[in-house]
Amino acid sequence: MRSNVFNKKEFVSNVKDNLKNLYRKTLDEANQQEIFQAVSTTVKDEIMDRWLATQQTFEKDDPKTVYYMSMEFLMGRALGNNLINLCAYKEVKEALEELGLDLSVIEDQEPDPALGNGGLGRLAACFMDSLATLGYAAYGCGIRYRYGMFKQKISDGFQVEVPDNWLKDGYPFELRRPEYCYEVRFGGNVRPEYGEDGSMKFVHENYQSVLAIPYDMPIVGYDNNVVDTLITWDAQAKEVFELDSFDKGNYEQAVAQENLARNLVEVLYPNDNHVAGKELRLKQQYFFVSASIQRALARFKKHHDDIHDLPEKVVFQMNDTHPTVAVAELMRILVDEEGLGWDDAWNITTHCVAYTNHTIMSEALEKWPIEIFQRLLPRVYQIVDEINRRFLIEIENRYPGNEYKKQKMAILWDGQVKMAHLAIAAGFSVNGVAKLHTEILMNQELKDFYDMYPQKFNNKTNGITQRRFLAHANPLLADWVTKHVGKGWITDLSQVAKLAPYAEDPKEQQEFMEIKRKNKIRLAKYIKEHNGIEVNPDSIFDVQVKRLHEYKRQLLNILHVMYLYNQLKSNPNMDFYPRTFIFGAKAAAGYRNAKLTIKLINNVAEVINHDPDIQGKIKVVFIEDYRVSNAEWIFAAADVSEQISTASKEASGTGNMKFMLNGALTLGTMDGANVEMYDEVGADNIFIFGMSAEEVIAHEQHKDYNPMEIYNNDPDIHKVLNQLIDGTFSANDKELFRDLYNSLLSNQGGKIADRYFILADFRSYANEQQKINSYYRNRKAWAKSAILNVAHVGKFSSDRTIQEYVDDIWHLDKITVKMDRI
Ligand code: 7GP
Repeated sequence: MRSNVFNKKEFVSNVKDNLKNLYRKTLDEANQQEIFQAVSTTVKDEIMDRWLATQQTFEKDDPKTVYYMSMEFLMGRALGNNLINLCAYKEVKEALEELGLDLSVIEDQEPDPALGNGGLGRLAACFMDSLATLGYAAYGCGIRYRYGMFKQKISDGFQVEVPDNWLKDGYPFELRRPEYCYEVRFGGNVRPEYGEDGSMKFVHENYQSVLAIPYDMPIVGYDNNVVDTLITWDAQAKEVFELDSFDKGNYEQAVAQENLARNLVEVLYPNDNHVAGKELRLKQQYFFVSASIQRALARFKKHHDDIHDLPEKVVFQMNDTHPTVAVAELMRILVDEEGLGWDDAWNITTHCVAYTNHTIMSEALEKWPIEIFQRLLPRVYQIVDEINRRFLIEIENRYPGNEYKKQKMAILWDGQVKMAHLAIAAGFSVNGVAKLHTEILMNQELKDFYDMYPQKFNNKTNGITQRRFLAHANPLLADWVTKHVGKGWITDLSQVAKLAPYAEDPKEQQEFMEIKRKNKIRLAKYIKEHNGIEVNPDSIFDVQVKRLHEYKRQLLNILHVMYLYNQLKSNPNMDFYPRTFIFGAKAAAGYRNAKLTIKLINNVAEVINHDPDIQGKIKVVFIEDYRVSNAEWIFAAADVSEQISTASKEASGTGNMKFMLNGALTLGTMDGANVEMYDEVGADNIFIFGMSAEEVIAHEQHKDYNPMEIYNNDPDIHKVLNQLIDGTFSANDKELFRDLYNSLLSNQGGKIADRYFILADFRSYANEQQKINSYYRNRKAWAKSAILNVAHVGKFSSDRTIQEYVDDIWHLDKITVKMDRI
């Protein structure tokens, strides 16, 4: 493995040693989990040398460092990815084969570290991979949740949430670093204290504290010896940790601390694009933010005496508003602990923090009741109050007498702390995650802020890592790409453009389709094993996998399946290419319509899959527990990628890019990054339908959309909707899906009927689906389009995204790590 010269013999002997040392077992005696642990320990040992060397380079070069602050890191499994990035995957696979072991079975033993919900968390993971691969000094900062994203079981068609005890067997790719622990304080009160010289400072007292203990995970760069670090913070009771000071008198205090510590990191909130607004969540935010800033400042101070230089060496990127309390925490430390004046501290802070917005969904906007905020973080609140006071003066100076502006833009308003306003007031950069999304931020959602600070706003279109989502996920296609364009694409995805000439070549088309077929067989096996459903690898694999959310419109997809079913029933000989509709989605535990949609999909599957009339032409599959590891197989096997959000609602999407990378054709709205994919791949190789963002926004403003009209005038739609309440898909239970029916046709509890324009877009969706049906029959045309999708995916690498963040926002120095020893 050293410097790509992999020594199989040494590897095998290390695995055996590790089995012996960890379990006192031989290879024959060990089970797969133990072998996974031993193999991972062996790989980690390799990583350690590079990790050390990277740290030494940091010490020597003192490069500017980004701290990527995120409540979520949806890492997915590490073993396979680390082997890919160490350029040792094939060798290790062979070495294990010689021992009679199957690497993919061993990989399967690893729990998915699922410290994230969906897009936002997975983006953070892709960014870490790109940062290390491009050779930048970066720390991801997050929380080591004891329980990550819940595991999803489907029982009688309903989602059941099962706790994700991912640490149960011990996680080999983390390193506990108790020597870098920090104290974090909650509650209590603040009192001014006057010095003899008349000076005054604030003293925080009667607080509860916990210790933040970092666990470092290595982030291995591709073939460059760079290993960056993801810090996940665990919480421990201080009294228990510092055993010396633990005496009987402190017992109660110790128990209270233990409770606080345990609760803090117990579980990831399972909401995507939605806030829960719970006090514990704010505690989690402050906990990891405070610890991370303390660690960043401690690192800075090792090399620097003057805190004014902080912006030259440190940048904090806030992944949405979740870590925005960083603004006030940094101010607090600079003012209270470093003794700076307000203006000085503000100047430093506002040159160190930057903010990324990931959604325009209003239910995701974080607003904390002042009461909670102040009680939990009394000193931090004082600082927010002062930031707000000064910000209002700035607005007054800019727009004299305009009270309306102040109301709309204030950080503290209506008894609430508005986190996005704080992030924008303090951040030197505010970015959206796709061109359209950033435009909507500037022209609608954040218009007032854009008018005031146009220079802060910029776009950074999302990207994904081709190392995980092609090299690891789809080895057959990866080899095919390499055969044609060389290996360069692994670190420079734009090189896939050289595939374009092959798109017309019948032999290449055939090879490409053969690879796709093999991946479909792989997925079909998985589906058979996990769902017991037989699917036909020669059918079109039409896939929608993502979190379940009304705006993502899984409901549109399944209603269309119902419609097709009706068509086929009444006209069995109609032109119809066999289709497998594949869904995968977790619903937030408390999201009723989302959970009901899962039940609907499963019930529709049950009816259609068993109806002999349609002769297996339609199959519907709901893949249980959609997560990073099975996603890799799903992307590889897809023909059609469903990206059908209501235009303007999906900030970017990243799944869309993973499908494109694997040669699926997109069926989508002009939303998020779909718009840019359309620009790259061209109108002939993508299926676009539905209203534009502008049209949607106009309807929302004029409140002139009436789904009932469509229901009354389109008999097919009428029939499908009635089937929601006539028992067709619910064993005669007419009430089961009534809420879904109602959500489409009547205004309820403040929610307007069909607020995501499903009926409005239905016809144009169905038409585009019909085009797909015909296009797929033309194998050559399809293969050509699929190859062109791969050829035009270059822009959507997270390497490109990260380089833009570096050039426009972070201004990091590139590092080179030399491994003299190797
Ligand atoms: C998601 C967006 O919904 C998705 O469109 C985007 O690709 C992704 O972020 C990465 O930028 N947002 C979330 O996952 C989310 O929870 C609320 O946003 C803060």
